[in-house]
Amino acid sequence: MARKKVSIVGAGHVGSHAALWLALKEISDVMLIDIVEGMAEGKALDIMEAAPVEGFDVSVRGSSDYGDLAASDLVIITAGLPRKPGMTRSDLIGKNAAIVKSVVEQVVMHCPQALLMVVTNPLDVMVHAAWKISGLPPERIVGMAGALDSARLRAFVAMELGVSVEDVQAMVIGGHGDEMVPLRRYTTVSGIPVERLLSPGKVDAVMERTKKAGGEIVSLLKTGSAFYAPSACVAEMAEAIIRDKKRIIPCAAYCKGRYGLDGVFVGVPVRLGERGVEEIIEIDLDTEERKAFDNSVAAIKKLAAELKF
Ligand code: TXD
Repeated sequence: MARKKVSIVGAGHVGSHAALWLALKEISDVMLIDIVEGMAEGKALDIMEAAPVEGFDVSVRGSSDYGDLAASDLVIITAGLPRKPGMTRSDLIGKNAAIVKSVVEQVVMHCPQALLMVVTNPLDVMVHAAWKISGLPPERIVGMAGALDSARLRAFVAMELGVSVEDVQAMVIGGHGDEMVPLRRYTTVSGIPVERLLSPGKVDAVMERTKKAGGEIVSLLKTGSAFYAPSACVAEMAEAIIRDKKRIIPCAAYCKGRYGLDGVFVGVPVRLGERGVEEIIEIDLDTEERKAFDNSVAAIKKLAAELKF
């Protein structure tokens, strides 16, 4: 069987590391595309030169020609500016919207059959914009953020308890912004609710750290934002799609009628497979969780209004 093709537009920190994870795990062939002449080619070649050492047999190529998107099964958009210290994700909206627009137009032209994963910030609004521009059915477009926010929460719980991350499950829903909603009731360690293992104060602290985890890294790095964990999550979602794994992962998905919403992309648990968002899973939210989720949706809508799509 021919290998699937995943294209990544934006060969910066997140894009190039996602290419590396995909290659290491032999998930698909990879096409890296960037507007900076030579950059994607250089990084792709560098990854191919690691192949003999790590023993992966997929092909990773780079290009600055959008025509090389042809025949992609999945296109991942990581093109756009990252945050610098003092910036919120929302500050990126104008420049990144223009970049996402130009990229989506190329995707539609060269591989209209591909599924689309958006990574560029401000995430939820960029997915919505990409969907509008692409004209794709909403289940074929998804945003990566909840996977990352949940991974961060899992890492913090494991660090706090001194247990294996393998045993920690967590769920962060809502938008990928300060109003994200880490769900303590759905955070468990081998099935044990985290609230049974950590004091209420510690649980609060872990949830708060999760909400600010992106900013914590931005202020340490000073020149850009996180990329190791984000790219690992991109690869996790790409694997779910390419290998039709039917993983349940929180993703920015189009909610119309679901969660009582009227047509907005927001982070919710999704069954992810070869058809994209195969199902949106509605979990029970208590009054406080629902309030926080509604607040997060309101923040996305406010930001989306700036784009007027
Ligand atoms: O959880 C999440 N969704 C995120 C999102 C986690 C981490 C990073 N997140 C966002 O991804 C971040 O806020 C940015 O908006 C994007 C990309 O972050 P990255 O850290 O990879 O930024 P870089 O290293 O600056 O890379 C961006 C690349 C760079 O090489 C540009 O030349 C390229 O994008 N770029 C383009 N490529 C192709 N086509 C066009 N038009 C283009 N414009 C810029």
